[in-house]
Amino acid sequence: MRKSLLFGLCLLGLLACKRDLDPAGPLLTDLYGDFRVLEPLSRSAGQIDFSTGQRAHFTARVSVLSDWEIQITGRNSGAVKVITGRSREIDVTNASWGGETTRFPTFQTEACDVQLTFPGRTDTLRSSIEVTGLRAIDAIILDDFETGLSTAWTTFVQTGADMKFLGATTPPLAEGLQYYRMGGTVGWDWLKGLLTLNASAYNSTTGFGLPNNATQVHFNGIFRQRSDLTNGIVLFQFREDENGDGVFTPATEDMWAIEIRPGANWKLESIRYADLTALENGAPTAPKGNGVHEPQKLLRVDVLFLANPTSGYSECDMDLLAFSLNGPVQP
Ligand SMILES: [Ca+2]
Ligand SMILES: [Ca+2]
Ligand SMILES: [Ca+2]
Repeated sequence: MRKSLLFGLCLLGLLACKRDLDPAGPLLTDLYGDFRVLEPLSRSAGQIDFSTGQRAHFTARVSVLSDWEIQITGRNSGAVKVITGRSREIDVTNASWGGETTRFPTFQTEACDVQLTFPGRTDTLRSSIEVTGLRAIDAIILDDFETGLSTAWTTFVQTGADMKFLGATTPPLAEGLQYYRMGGTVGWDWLKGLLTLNASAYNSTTGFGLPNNATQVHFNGIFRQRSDLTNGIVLFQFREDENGDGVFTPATEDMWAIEIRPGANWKLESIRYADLTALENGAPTAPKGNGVHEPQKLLRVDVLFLANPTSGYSECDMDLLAFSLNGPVQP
């Protein structure tokens, strides 16, 4: 009995020693101190105009090192932005917001509720902030579908049943107030419909004004599929005019592609131009041109809506088709 007590005391002494000798270890106050809110949740301003590039930030202070989560919820849109961290101080360095969305839809000009919680604790701190101007999305936007389909596109829709190639406003929304819906039943072909955007029709600029660094360029879109369906495929094709004659020659020039198979919830997909592959019937194949990714030579973008002809009705929604530089688009 005495022996084990002695051993226990020694062990405690060793642990204490070790703790004192380890300057990188946690502070005792962080491990054993009482959790208290020292400063309530506050915001840098009651109103924020993101259109001018302003950012908002939130502040609070607690007594011990804590995991925390700030959730900003748009009262009208239901948009949600989540900021998480682990600290005693919440401030401009770890709780800044430029108007981006974590869970779609995007924010509108609206009042937002702000809530600060600490996982594993019951404390909930509340504040609010009003968005008076929307963030400008930094990207070459091919279409945000806010006025339906831009007239720069040319369209082909198969003859079939329940064909839907149209702008839609029914919630759930993604970016803004309108997205684009593609749907239909075509029993004899995978292809339900096709949208084509030529650089000449878009902005009359070679390669949509993209730089030649394919690792810098990202292609983005937000997608979902009707929740009771899984058969829809959205295929993007990117045709390069390598010799600059204004024409795409399939036998000798590169066509890159990516297939999106959307899930039931809106999700941002983003891929580097350098990571696009040549596809044949959905499988990677050797590119037909020089094999070099050359966004500055991009001649046109095609959106093909596909589904197995034996699988019946298919329906997918998309929004915010855009090229961004140096990273995914931040809606
Ligand atoms: Ca939109
Ligand atoms: Ca050519
Ligand atoms: Ca090429």
